[in-house]
Amino acid sequence: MIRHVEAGVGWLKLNRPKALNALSVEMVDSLYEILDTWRADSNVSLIMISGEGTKGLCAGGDIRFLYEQRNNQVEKHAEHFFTTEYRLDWMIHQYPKPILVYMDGIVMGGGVGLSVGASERIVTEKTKWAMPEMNIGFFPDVGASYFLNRMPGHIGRYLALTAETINAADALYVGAADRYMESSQWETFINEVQNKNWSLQNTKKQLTELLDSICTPQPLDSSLSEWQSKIDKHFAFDTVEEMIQSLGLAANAGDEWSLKTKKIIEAKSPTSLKVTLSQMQRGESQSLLSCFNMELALSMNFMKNHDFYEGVRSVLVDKDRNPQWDPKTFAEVSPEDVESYFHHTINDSHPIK
Ligand code: QUE
Repeated sequence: MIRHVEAGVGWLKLNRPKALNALSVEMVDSLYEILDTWRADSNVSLIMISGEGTKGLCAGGDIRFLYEQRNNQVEKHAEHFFTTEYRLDWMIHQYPKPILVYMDGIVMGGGVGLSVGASERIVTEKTKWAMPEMNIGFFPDVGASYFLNRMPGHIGRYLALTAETINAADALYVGAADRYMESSQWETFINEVQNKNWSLQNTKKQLTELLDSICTPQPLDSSLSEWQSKIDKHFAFDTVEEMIQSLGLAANAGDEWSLKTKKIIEAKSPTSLKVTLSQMQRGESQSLLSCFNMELALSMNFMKNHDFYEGVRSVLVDKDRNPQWDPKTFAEVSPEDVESYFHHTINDSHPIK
């Protein structure tokens, strides 16, 4: 982590650009410690988070590391990593000072977790936002059971089950971002932030004025908003099988979008799809804090699942994008199998608090 405090601003930069700033254990540990310290530090009025390099803010968690520990006490490493990551995300949601996150380029998985609870979420013409976990036989975590469920209609289910990438206009539409800025304005904006003397009293007002002077209306159309009625129709069902059947009927009647969406979902792990739909259903009626605790149980159980290692292998290790899921069919994933993912006992029964 690159960090410094100057003129009332705490600057944080994720610094593993070669790994698209994927969050390592060390990064989540130090982000948690730094933000916890700055909370009560009167020299810090405003926090600015961005990513090193040109590719983006953050591609996710360092799941490659967990993959490599698969025969070396992976559960111990996973418990430390996910507990700290979700505590960090939870702290950002409740943070008493403004946190601005610059969501330029890739903002996926763990990067969404860092940004979604921040108070000033800035997207650009280069933003690529996704919850991509369905590609690696995992599930959308970092609070997704909560924030995906609060998006318009069934868009959260659509984003969870397809792992599709969206742009700035879509991120604003679904409430995952607050403002649009041309990336060419970022340096100017940073200079302005450095030249002001930030005080604890009116940070919010000063920041709003500055952002108003630099941010522009986003120029793109949201594709998601155009697909809203189709998404609400096909993703309303209580089972993945019925969703696919519904998309199939529309595809047979000539709807290209339905055919494409059906093919995308059919390429995912049946276990991940079924567990994730259940996660979304359970998350509808839970607080953010209970969602984080539910997700901790899920992540620990996914560490015991073949499909997680197979998914990481196919996307990040061998990069053949040809995962062999096991089981391969929905029929082989029973309701009892799905239920078992939500049960996990660790020393502390409510570790995120
Ligand atoms: C799904 C994911 C991740 C992913 C790809 C997916 C993820 C993640 C990375 C990633 C990408 C580049 C790197 C790296 C990790 O990719 O969480 O170390 O260099 O971190 O389809 O969840």
